[in-house]
Amino acid sequence: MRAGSLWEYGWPMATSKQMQFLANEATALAAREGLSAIPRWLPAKLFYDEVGSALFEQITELPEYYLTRTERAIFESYAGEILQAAGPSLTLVELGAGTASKTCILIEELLQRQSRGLFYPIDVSPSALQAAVMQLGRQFPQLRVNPIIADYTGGVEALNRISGRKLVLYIGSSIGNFEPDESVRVLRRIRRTLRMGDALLLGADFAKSPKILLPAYDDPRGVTAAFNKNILARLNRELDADFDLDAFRHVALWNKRCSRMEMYLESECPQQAFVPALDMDVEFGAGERIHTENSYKYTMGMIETILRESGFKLEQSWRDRQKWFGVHLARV
Ligand code: AVJ
Repeated sequence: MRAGSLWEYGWPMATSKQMQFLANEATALAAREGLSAIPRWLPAKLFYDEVGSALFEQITELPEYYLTRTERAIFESYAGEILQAAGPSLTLVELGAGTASKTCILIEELLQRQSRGLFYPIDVSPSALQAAVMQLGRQFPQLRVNPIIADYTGGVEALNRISGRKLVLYIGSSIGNFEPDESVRVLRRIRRTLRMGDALLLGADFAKSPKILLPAYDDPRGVTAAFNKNILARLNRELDADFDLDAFRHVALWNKRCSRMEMYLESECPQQAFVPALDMDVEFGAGERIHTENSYKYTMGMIETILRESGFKLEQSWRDRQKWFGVHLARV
């Protein structure tokens, strides 16, 4: 990794003590509102610290979690068509890149069409970005990788500063964590950073039978349960809280009316936790739940609607044979 490149868009690097403090402040801010609300909730972005990002990587390799391998298969079948449709001389940008493990398929195709490439992976997790930089650097010597540590807000901000014709990747059904109205706002903000000729590639999971969906969010090995519980483990680590992880149960439900998977942590008994950094006592009755995630599952109509409402024109879609997952190319 090029020294300093991780910090290209940031402030001068803080000491690790200061970094810890900054991280904890952000975590405290993110947790405060939902822990004081009834019903209780926590924002899904809190999943992705170093432990959570690693657990998510494990989820993507589970046989039950069809999303990642299905989207990868779509890229493997259609990378040529996708890049052809996106246009010549592209700079790739990926929002919520994580370790960018599927993106290498598109990069490989890109580098067959142009001798050099530029890739900006954007993610909140420095450890995931570091893995991406290492892997891609090894695999593609003609590729320049400029990682950006940022959440969606900061990431969209960074899009404005990238010159050249952009293909913005917003894949992996990350959009699914947003409420429909929020997702329109997010897409609209992305659209405003695009210039003529730029494009968005949106990967989104399709609505399907709960027989397929439920095991994808509640695997028998308990990796998803561990991923879900890590949100409380993180509050214990960063905010010095004392949540008893064994006293919460992972719950995944299909909400057909809202077309979304929902994840909860359900208190198995009456209990209380103290969060020193928030100076807050949190009480739970037996069976009381903390809502930790929504993952929206789309119909083609929903995709058309959110893209239209955010000012995009849907140009082309690719899907797998079973219609489990879709990848959509859109322009301003
Ligand atoms: C990364 C938001 C796409 O919703 O499927 C995986 C996160 N949650 N298992 C998803 C997740 C439970 C994932 N996204």
